Amino acid sequence: MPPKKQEEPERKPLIGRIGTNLRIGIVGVPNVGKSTFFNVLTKSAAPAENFPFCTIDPNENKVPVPDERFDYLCEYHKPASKVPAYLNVVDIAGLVKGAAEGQGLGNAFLSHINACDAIFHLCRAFEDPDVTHVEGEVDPVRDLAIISEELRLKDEEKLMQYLEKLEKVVARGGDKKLKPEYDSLLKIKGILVDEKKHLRFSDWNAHDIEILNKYLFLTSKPCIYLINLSDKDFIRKKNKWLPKIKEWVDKNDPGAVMIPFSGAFEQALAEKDDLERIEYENETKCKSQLDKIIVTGYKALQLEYFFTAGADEVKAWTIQKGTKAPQAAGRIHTDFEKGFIMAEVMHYKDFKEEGSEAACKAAGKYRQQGRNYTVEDGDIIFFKFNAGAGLKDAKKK
Ligand SMILES: Nc1nc2c(ncn2[C@@H]2O[C@H](COP(=O)(O)OP(=O)(O)OP(=O)(O)O)[C@@H](O)[C@H]2O)c(=O)[nH]1
Ligand SMILES: [Mg+2]
Repeated sequence: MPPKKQEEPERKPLIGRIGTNLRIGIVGVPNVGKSTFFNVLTKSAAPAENFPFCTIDPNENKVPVPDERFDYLCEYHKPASKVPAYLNVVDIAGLVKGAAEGQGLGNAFLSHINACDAIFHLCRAFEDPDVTHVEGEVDPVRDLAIISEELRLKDEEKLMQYLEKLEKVVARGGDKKLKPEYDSLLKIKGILVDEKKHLRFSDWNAHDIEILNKYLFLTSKPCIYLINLSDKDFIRKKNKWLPKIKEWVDKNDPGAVMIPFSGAFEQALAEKDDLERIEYENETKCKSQLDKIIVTGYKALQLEYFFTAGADEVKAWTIQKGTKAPQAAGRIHTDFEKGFIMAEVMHYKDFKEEGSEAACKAAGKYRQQGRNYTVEDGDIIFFKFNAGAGLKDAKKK
């Protein structure tokens, strides 16, 4: 049976770098628990001490993306090798007011953010007289505003440099091809400079997105707000700053996700064994927020994955949203893309419901898809490709 042709809905291009090896950076003012959070999230041992600018060079590590579908496939196949998807996380130095003008090694630190594709904006809402705060009092709303403004200012500086150069060319009636780019940059200026807003949420058309992706502004990167509470406040689900932070996010970054958590609580959990952990979670009626943070971070990078699953390996293959079947095959091997014939696809949900590949086939839920098929998150795929000599199976047995 030849692969079926499918009508594809038009997709808006994504804002951000193209690639599957994307990174999310932890950003915030100094000494608010970024490295502590990084360590507990990625099981690392980066220095996290009670003084500002403890972190200078970025620390990077990866953390498996928790997924019950992956766990189910592993349970089902009992494979020799299990490879989940990973989120790459970077712990960045603290930013201070004036960073955009070079304060506190600001420019170097901002360039570390530039190398990331999304941001965990971590702010401190825990009181602890022993932990110094660079601004004196604990005030997460002030801190959010400081970081947010530094990022915006850095973008403004970059944008104005480009605009100035382009302006001269366009004014001279120079290269006509540059006019649409100039117009998009003016639109970007309207949001960034006139409205003083970040660029991530706005009514961009496909061409604007092309330009945003050419310049990769800091404030067009997806941002997730992580609010670091004391363990006491996290457990009682109350903190005086939360309503004010929510109000700030809704006003300044409407649409952004905000996740309250507690570095201290997570650290306490991490030091327990499995049984103690469950006991502690039951006793406090609170769960670790790390899984939620990882999954939200991964999604913010606009990444997803398909599975290959068999007796020797269950593996999650990271792709960008909207990837077509041949390019998805190319993640496994370039030959798979070059000689792509078809993708045999089961949706995870169907596989689980039917209980086996054979049952999926019998129910007509094992589908042969062609080059135009857009891979869906969680698809279980078996690629067929032509490696010159003939039909070869790409499935790992
Ligand atoms: N009470 C409390 N203290 C914390 C928490 N997280 C971190 N700390 C303490 O705060 C201090 C700074 O922690 P770091 O994780 O190094 O902070 P940072 O944001 O990485 O700091 P810089 O790299 O200097 O910007 C350390 O003494 C930590 O033990 C927390 O959730 N609760
Ligand atoms: Mg640090």
